[in-house]
Amino acid sequence: MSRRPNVSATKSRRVSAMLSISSSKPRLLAMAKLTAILAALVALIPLASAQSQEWGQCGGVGWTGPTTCVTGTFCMEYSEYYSQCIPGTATTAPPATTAPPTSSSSSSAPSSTATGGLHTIAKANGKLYFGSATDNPELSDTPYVAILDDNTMFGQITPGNSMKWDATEPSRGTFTFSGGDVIANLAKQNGQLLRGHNCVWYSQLPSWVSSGNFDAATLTSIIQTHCSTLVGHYKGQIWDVVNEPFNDDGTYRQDVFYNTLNTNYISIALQAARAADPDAKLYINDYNVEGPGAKSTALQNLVKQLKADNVPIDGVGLQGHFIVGELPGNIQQNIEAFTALGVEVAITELDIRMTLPSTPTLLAQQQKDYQTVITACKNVEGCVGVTIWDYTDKYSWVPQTFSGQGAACPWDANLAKKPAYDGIVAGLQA
Ligand code: 9MR
Repeated sequence: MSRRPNVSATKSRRVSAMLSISSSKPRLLAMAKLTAILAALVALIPLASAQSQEWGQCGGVGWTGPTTCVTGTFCMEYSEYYSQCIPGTATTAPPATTAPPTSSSSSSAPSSTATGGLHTIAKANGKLYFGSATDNPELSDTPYVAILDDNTMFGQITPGNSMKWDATEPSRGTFTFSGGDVIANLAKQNGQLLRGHNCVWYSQLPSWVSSGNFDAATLTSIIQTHCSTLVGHYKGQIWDVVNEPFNDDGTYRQDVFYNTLNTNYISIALQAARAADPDAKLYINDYNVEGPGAKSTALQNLVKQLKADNVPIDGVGLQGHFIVGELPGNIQQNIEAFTALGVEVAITELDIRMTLPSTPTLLAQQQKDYQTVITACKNVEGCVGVTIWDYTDKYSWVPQTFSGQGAACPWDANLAKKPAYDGIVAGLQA
């Protein structure tokens, strides 16, 4: 974040100097001078009106509007994409939260006046936690870790990669917990909940599993060993035991697990997890199941079947990888459809991406979208918590996966809060 100097004072000094000249000459000359001065003043009007108003944008990639601010405000650079005129001078400390408001014409203070971090606000409003994903390489970034460590902000963390199959059992029977342990220890030190992610997933799966051509009995034993070892190592936690079992049309994903064991692999994994830790919360986690539709219905049918078969299932994770302005409708109704089945729900991987560059309009829509998702969870008692898929654009998975898209997180790449932060607060307090 950086501040740009305010040139508005210099311009107003130039105007008053020209006005004082008009009184020091004979009348005719004075008239002529006055005309010239008026012309000069008229010429200055575009410059004066070319200054951004309080809370207006004053810079950023792709911005072609004014880059200076009206008197009493200065241009604060939030990121390379967005600078804004905020009250004060360049030597004034920025507001407690640096999130800009949604309306550039507003003359009120930034809307992020909430005290306490997101986890504190979530708890005060009936949720168990507000959390973030993180990943091992980011943990050498001291300013990043300082925010992650703040347990008023985040009461839960999820390792983005280091508990996945390729990281934990790279060859059969050889378990490596080093990366996962770093994150588990961080959570422990900070008093944060840990979400294990994940036991069984078609992706980030070592080829010894995916291409091993195992028969059903052998693959069953491989799943049992993997899940019980993992869940037993990280005891007393929440676990995404099965990740992304469905295609978008609600049919089962044709991966090595399904192709060898049909849907039985799901109960095999859940039962192994339960046997390893009776206290762990066991989840199935998927994306594009946040609103009603074929995939959500398929997941509901799976939950019903597991319950009917007495297979342990505690919760359903709705990942929540969204696009700005394209949220599914009826998220709350969809969450209620799951909780009605006797499972808890969590939003597990929330982020809301946009086509870059970000603009005030997109950021305002993103703020609304965050608020909509969080409000839906807030309004349903059985929706226990929300996890964002890393808190900062600096470490978001989005730009590497979707070319030209990004800015999906509530903090920008400079670790400054975006309007989305206010959307989360508003949603938690809905
Ligand atoms: O954030 C993860 C990213 O670093 C990895 O490259 C990617 C590889 O599959 O997985 C990302 O996390 C995914 C999560 O494990 C499951 N849901 C979708 C997430 C985003 O791809």
